[in-house]
Formats: sequence, C-alpha cells, structure tokens
Amino acid sequence: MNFIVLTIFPQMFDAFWDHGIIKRAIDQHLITATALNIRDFASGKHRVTDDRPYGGGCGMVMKPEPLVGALRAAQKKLPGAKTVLLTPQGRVFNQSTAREFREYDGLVLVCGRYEGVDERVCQSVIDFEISTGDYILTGGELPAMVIIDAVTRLIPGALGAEDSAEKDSFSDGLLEHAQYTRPQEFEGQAVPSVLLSGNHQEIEKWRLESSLIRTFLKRRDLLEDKRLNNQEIDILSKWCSDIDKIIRAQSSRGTGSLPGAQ
Ligand code: 4GY
Repeated sequence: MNFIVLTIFPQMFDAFWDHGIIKRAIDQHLITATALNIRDFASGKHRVTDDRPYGGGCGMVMKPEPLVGALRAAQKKLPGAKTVLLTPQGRVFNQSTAREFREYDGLVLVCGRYEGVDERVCQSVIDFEISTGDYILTGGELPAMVIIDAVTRLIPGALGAEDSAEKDSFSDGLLEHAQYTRPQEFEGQAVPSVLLSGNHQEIEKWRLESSLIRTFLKRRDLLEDKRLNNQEIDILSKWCSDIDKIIRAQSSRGTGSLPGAQ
C-alpha cells in the first residue's frame, strides 16, 4: 500500500512515520508514505494556498490550483491511486472502510484547512469524501493519520508474526474481551482463575463470553447488528435463563413485585 498525504503542514507527519507499527511497516517495505506540501505547488512569491470566499463572509478557502497541482503530482507518483478528501461532510470511516481501502494499491489523502476546499476540486478530482466522526477539527491531518493507521495494521505482516488483525474487536462484530497481565493480584483484585488454568478450551469460551457481555453493556448497537453463531446464541440464552431463574425466585417470596403478578 502506498500513501501520499497532501497538506500545508507536512512536518506534522514526521513523528507519525517515525514510530511503532507505521515505522516498522515502512522499514519492511509493506507501505510507502510521503507528505507533499501543497504550498510547493502554489505560484507567486508568497506561494499563497488560500483566498477569500466568493460571496463574502469570514474565513478563507483553499485555492484550487495548488491543490490540483499537488494532486496531479501525487497521481503521477501513484497511477491508479484513489483520492480521499478528509471532511466532516464525508461518509463516516469505520473498520469496513479500512478493509475496503486496504484493497487499493495507493491512497492520496487530501487534508483541508481554513474553512474548506473549493467545491470544484471536490467535484472533479476526489474519489471519496471521508469523515472520521461528527466533530470539526482545524484540518484533515489527524483524520489522514487515523486512516493510514487503521489501514496499515490490516496489511499482512504489519502487526508481526503472532498478532493477527483478524482476531481484533470488530473483525467479528464484537468488542475485545477483558485482558489481564501480571501481577496475579493488583490492589485487591485477582485475575479470573480460568485464565490461569491452562485449559485453552475453557479460556476461549470465557473470552467469547467476556466479548459478548462487554458488547451488550457498552455497545448494544453492535450486538443488534450482528449475525450470531450457535455458540454465541447458547451463551446469551444461558444468561437469559439464569436471569429468568433469579427473577422467578422472587415471585415465590410473595413480594408481588413481578410485572403481571397478582
Ligand atoms: N471530522 N473528519 C474532519 C475534519 C477539518 C475545515 C475541511 C473530520 O475528517 N475530517 O473535521 N476536518 C475541516 C477543517 C476544512 C476540513
């Protein structure tokens, strides 16, 4: 995968390219990553990249010529790359979008600044408008990093040998199970004993239960959207009947507090 970012602040990416999984992916030639300065494609002594909006009003708009100049240069380096504009008006990015983008050979990520980009640029040279979420930032640089990060870790080999992106949260539509490391007891709280048992079948079952309950408690919307397999249905059914037993035990105490009870 090849990434080119178009930005007026290319130095923002220096630290990003230089750390962790992204750095290793670059070193291992799994990805290439460059930030091009849009200002280098601006003309005139002052290399201006913005101008006043037609129709008046406050703020500035990104001029089309430098941006399109930078885009043409990027497309020359990466023929066939898809162009992505980062904007709150775009389709909201999620793990499925990351999987979709992983299939492309190249991505050119366009970072808006000021009040936005001249509309004619969006219309003519942008393949996808993408938003990382419903909030307004000062520029598209952080969203560009978010997309590069999420896509890179899906590239085979990027996470290292035993780590698999397919085992993560969202790959099966569930949140990740609870995690523990040493010490065995921390501030009076013990690690669940099943994780110390060495029984891998029991551990896997516990982890699936943990994933299911966490998804139910924290992100019920994900569970409602998910196609459950038989084992998952069995686990949820068991909870239902356990809770049901607790509730029914109340009615025999004569509290009369059950809905529908006389
Ligand atoms: N949210 N998702 C976002 C953003 C900043 C003014 C257009 C977002 O992707 N980008 O907030 N971007 C704005 C700043 C110009 C981009």
